[in-house]
Amino acid sequence: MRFDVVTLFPGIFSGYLQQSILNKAIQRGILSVHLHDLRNWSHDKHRSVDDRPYGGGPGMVIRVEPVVECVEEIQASGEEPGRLVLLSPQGKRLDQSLTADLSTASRLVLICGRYEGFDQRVLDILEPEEISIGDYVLNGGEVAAMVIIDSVLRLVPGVLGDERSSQEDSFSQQHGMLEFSQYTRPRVYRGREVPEILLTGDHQAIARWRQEDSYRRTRTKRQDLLPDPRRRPPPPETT
Ligand code: 6GU
Repeated sequence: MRFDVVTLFPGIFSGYLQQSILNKAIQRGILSVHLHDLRNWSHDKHRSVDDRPYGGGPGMVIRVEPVVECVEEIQASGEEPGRLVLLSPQGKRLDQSLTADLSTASRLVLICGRYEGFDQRVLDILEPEEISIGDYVLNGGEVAAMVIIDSVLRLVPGVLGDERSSQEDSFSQQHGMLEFSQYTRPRVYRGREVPEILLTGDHQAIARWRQEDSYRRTRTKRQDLLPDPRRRPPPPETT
């Protein structure tokens, strides 16, 4: 999978991209991330890409020409234009199903905003999908772009060591519930014991316990995720 990121701060991404899962995916050729410094598409010698808003008001607005020309050049390079995403607090809210949908693309072009936003004509001309990572305001789209890369990449085959780990993630199970509790050694710590059933080797019983635990946790921590709007529990299913 190929990501192209349009940003004024390409340096923000370097530490994150060296993280082991991403680095391995890059080494294996499953992932490539191309960073594009928007200033390279500036029209002036000061490399500026923003200007004061028509109509007045505080802050600066990112100009239309650098963004449109940068994105057109990126989309014309490579095998396919890819899916164009603009990170913005006004966008559709990211959740696990949108993440799964994005992970089916082989190329994503992510545009990170800054300051007060883009000239409206960027949106009118490029018609990107606008995506937000939640109802709060960030200084820029860079952190949101990393969230998208991180969450999408977990779902790309071959990125995680074991494909089952992303299927068992919170929100990814059949009912979109939280992941069950996990334990490792020691078996007892400060008097707290690992649930007996996990030590039995009875895979069916363990699967049932985990499904129930998932449900219990979701009801306690995130009732809003339960399928029944009246909050009545569906009977735990056994496989
Ligand atoms: Cl994608 N960008 C900015 N600037 N703020 C946000 C956001 C994105 N998602 C939530 N808040």
